[in-house]
Amino acid sequence: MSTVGKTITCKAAIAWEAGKDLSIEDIEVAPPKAHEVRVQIYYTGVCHTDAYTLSGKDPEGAFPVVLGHEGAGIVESVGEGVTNVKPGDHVVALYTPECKECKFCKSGKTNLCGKIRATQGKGVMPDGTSRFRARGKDILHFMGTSTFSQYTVLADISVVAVQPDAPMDRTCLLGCGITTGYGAARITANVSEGDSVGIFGAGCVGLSVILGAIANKAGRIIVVDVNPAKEEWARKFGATDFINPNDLKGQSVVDKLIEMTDGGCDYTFDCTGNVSVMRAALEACHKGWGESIIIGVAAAGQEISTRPFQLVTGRVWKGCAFGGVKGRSQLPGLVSDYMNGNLKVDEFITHRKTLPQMNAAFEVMKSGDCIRSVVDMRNLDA
Ligand code: NAD
Ligand code: AHE
Ligand code: ZN
Repeated sequence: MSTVGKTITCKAAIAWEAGKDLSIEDIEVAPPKAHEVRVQIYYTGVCHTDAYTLSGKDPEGAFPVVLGHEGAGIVESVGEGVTNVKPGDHVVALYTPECKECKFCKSGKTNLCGKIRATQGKGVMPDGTSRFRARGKDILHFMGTSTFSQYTVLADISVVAVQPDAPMDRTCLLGCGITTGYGAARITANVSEGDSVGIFGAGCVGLSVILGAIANKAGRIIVVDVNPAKEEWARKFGATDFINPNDLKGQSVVDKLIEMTDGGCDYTFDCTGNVSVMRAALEACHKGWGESIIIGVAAAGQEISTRPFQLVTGRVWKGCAFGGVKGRSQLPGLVSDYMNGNLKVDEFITHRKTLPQMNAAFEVMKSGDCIRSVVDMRNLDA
């Protein structure tokens, strides 16, 4: 029986309150309105930003909400006026949409799209309402994606169709972590051949910065992590050097990097979210031209600081969301790169979970041995 135009009742992991476990329960998902798309989510990754929002520390976080922003699935139905995807298309959810019409999209200078950012930040669809209801209450959307529900509704500009033969348990990870690091190296920094690169933090994001740096033919790729187990990960992904700041016997990590690179790195990346690390990453850049890219999401209320002299003497501090990647224009290319064997994805998956095991996926993220969990949203085994 067709579900088109009808409310679908399915399972979702709902965050009712900050700091509490998600609750796996029934949710009603209304049909898509004009310029909206309803997607059956097959697989979702779990990102630290989901955990950050669940902790209640995100200034934009509001509850009750369906979290999740690293999802892949199949279009179930589309609202009036949708032309970019159709039922049956295999898609990846885009928390950074691309309308191709707004000042941001037309600037050619950024991947940030302004069209629906205000409503997305408030947890509602562009018309100001929610498509989710549970226990008789409206439930908020998250990052325009809400991939922790078996069905979700997104703005059409927040969805991109990808080749149908690409496995969705892998393409979901291109919805955030891998694309973010890879794009940060290739697009935001635009690392050049032979450049020295310092990467702080070897999680999913830092490891994908390594891949982007290699694709752009970087020279030395130095990874810094306080977890000694990350040395093996970093080297497996192609890092040339690894530093554990705790092994430096009094020397600062900044001085170590400056010593190793004859004056400092051409590019550094913060992939930790720690503001002290962000400062070290900037100060480990080469005088005159070194650029440091902030990717990590810092805890609420945290601020970055450095001596202005660091910038006066030519270092550049910048940052990016989703690696500077324009989702609708560029994500299908990354999927092809993966399918052609030119971009690692499988290697990031350390854990697999079912929807009822969603809280366990959050738990394992706290351990040092999780790079990414992929949650099978159709599997209801506890
Ligand atoms: P992760 O926790 O898996 O990896 C972080 C790594 O940093 C870990 O290996 C940890 O050991 C290391 N680390 C922690 N403190 C350190 C220190 N003082 N010095 C050196 N290393 C240290 O996280 P992830 O999934 O790779 O994400 C990294 C950050 O990026 C998070 O803050 C996440 O929220 C953020 N993020 C941002 C975007 C974006 O678009 N800007 C997208 C995805 C994730
Ligand atoms: N809402 C938070 C900031 C969280 C944040 O920085 N989100 C990143 C994506 S992290 C993905 O894992 C992002 O896209 N930022 C750009 C944007 O427009 O949200 C806050 O501090 O208010
Ligand atoms: Zn994320």
